[in-house]
Amino acid sequence: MRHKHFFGTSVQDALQRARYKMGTDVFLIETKPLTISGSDKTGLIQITVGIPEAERRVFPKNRQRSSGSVATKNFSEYLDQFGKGLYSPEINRKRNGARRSLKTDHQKKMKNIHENNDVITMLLNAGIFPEHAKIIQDKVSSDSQQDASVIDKLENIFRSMFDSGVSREFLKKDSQRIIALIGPTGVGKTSVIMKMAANKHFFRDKKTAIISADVYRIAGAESLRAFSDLVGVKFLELRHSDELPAKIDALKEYEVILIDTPGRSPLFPNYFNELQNYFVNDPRIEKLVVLSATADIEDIFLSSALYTLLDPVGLVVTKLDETSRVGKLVSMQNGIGLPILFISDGQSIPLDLTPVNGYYLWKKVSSLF
Ligand SMILES: Nc1nc2c(ncn2[C@@H]2O[C@H](COP(=O)(O)OP(=O)(O)OP(=O)(O)O)[C@@H](O)[C@H]2O)c(=O)[nH]1
Ligand SMILES: [Mg+2]
Repeated sequence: MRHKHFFGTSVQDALQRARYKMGTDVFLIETKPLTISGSDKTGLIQITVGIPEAERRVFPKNRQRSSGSVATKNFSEYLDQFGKGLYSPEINRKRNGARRSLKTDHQKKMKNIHENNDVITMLLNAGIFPEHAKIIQDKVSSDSQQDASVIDKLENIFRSMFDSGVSREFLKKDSQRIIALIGPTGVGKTSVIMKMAANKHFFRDKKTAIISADVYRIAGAESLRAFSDLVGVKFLELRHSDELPAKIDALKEYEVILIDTPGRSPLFPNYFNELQNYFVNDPRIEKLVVLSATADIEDIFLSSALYTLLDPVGLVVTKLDETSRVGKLVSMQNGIGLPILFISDGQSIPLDLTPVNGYYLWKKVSSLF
């Protein structure tokens, strides 16, 4: 059984949201008033629900088109994706009608977000941590622009929070770049390297080499080797961390060196020391922490506390396409205290890696409202 928190203006409201997202089989475990920093009264209720494992499903049984966001968005996408040219005119008419009514529902909802309580409830349900939702709510309240709606203000806040200028700065530097991707297992480190090496907006037009330090797993580096052959990028494999300085030396004429690190649990004994050995003697190596948006935010904080000891320059957040709580990115950036530089929104190589973009993230978050 899994546990999950939901928020609402009453227990009933929060439970309705929980049922909508997780299905009708969730059951109530705990209810309490939501406080921020232990004292501030928010007037909101936090509930904890249990979700039986066997009943977990990607799309809850009771999805109602009109009742919310995730279903709305995915359903529209399905309509778009599967409808064209496949069905009879009759079905196509129904499809278009359904899409129109979904759009109107969503627009109505967005218009109704005007009170502070609405704002904070929406932000919490989009996956933003209470402390950070409160900061945004305060910014909305103190924004004195007369003609701007709450939605406009929220959009501006997202735009200023996620500044793609920082990502562009990162990509623009002229000196030789040595970039290591670090992070928990399976988050997409190797995929990020492939996307960076194959995309002309990243390093496709530079003389690039890839070093794999994935030394623990049988054939751990093979996919990266095959990829490098395919795109014509130099590929080297380490057998031990001691070999890294010599390999980097041998790549002097390369403009960009991308280092893939082994996937291991950050809590594995001695893992930190092993990882540190790769980087300790070379301050030129820029570390990027890769994190998956599908992970629980507290687990993300736990593991990134370790990675931040290695002085990374920023975050790459992957698997945006697999979460219904994109707001989590606000808490990742604020909680960890590092800028999100790049986001990955799918498995497609190289297209699905892009510099962070506040407008894009706002659109994703607001489509959940
Ligand atoms: N849906 C989705 N899948 C992704 C994304 N990025 C990576 N993946 C998938 O996640 C899986 C793991 O990706 P890897 O790149 O192997 O992850 P890793 O961090 O290198 O894994 P380890 O080396 O085992 O720690 C693969 O199936 C990828 O295609 C993304 O943005 N969205
Ligand atoms: Mg890997």
